[in-house]
Amino acid sequence: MSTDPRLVVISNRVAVPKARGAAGAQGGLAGALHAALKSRKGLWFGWSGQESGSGRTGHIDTQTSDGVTTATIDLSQRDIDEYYNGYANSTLWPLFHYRLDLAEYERETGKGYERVNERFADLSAPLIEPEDVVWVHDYHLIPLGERLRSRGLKNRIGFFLHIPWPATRLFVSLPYHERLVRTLLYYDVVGFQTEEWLDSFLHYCENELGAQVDKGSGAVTFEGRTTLARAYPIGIDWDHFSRLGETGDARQAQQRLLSSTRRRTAMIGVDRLDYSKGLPERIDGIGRFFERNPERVRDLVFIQIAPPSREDVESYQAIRAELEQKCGQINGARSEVDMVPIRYVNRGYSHAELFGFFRAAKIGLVTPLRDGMNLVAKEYVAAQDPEDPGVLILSRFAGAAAQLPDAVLVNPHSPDDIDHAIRTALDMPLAERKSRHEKMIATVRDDNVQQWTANFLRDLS
Ligand code: ADQ
Repeated sequence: MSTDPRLVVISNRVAVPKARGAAGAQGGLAGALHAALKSRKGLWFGWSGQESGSGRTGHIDTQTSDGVTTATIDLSQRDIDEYYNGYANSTLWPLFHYRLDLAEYERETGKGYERVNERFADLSAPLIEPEDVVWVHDYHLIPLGERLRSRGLKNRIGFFLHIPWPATRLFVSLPYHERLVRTLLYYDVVGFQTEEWLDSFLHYCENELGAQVDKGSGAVTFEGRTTLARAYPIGIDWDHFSRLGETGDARQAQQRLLSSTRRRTAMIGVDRLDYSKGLPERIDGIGRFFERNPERVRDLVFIQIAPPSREDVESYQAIRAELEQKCGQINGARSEVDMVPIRYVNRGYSHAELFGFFRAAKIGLVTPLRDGMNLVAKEYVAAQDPEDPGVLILSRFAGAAAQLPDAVLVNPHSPDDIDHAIRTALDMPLAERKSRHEKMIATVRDDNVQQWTANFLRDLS
């Protein structure tokens, strides 16, 4: 039995992995947080994902199983529109992913964001005991630590940002940017995925806010308080994911893909349908490859799995339409009666099935325009046969690129670069594939999600 203080996790959504490995964007993270919570008899607080009927906004639904208590609240349609679809996903998400052109600045959604953070604080504060360690997650809840402090909480409170932190020159285009950063400095520890995002944050603190920054230790001192800002690169749940490879579901999925592609080489992409993932740019790169190497069209098949996400946000409807059009255009021009070059699938699969697909695909294409980390890149590496591994083509703008320099790194904005990377991957000799994979697998195995949780909580405690 652990003697550590109880852990309280607060995130936008609460994911209780009832069936571990089930499809869904939380994947290994939910499992890892659940394990940390389980060993400390913890509490996980957040939004249920449901819309509240009128009059239920103060209700907390509490359930305990396996030693972990989940406490969820519903949000009103207005809250969902302003806080979630609005400020979080139409202002912060695009801005933090360097998409100033898509970022909307609306006073009302900003107010909704603050109102919901206030509500999170109101409803979670009474559940937090004086000795608890509190860990807040992601861009939806940046002001929450400060809101909890204003209610007298003296606990250790940490925050982890799963997405990039933008360069100062971009970040200052956010109205009230200073107010947002000031609230971050009420946390004891603020974690980022990479040194690059951390550096951008420290740069802002020093140059815009006038805080005292010690780059060596990551200590940021401002108005008498000190916050520790550090990089904690997230990983996958290695043990769990690699065991999935031995399941019938994974083997069947691998067989299914192999038998349907026969002698053709399969390339795969797996992403939430999000403009940050560089999907239209990826299709353009593949189009360029087909243009330049028409004799190889018959030898290749590209499979893109992309379940829609955030469908209430307009920019997500637009990216979906754009992608359909681009895939349709290439398939229209290059298909034969017995052959389609791009298979575009709008649904999610379980992690076991993804394991099988990854293993069957000789090339993994992970080309986000900007990504906090990107766990798909790590899952693709983990799923390869070490004796005959596939090649990972990875965007240099994914956080994961800093940890996986042995991938074939590309500029995802350049179709020529993607074309060139595909040719490099197709022609790469076995010995080189093995030596690159060996180095990548060591990183993916050792810097796993359990390590990430332990590192963050060690600094926080
Ligand atoms: P996401 O933007 O969702 O996460 P990513 O890390 O690539 O991005 O994926 C998370 C998980 O979703 C992976 O486990 C993946 O297998 C799963 N997934 C993706 N597409 C799927 C599909 N079609 N079917 C089933 N499962 C699918 C955010 C940040 C990332 C950061 C993570 C974790 O944007 O940069 O790596 O949080 O911190």
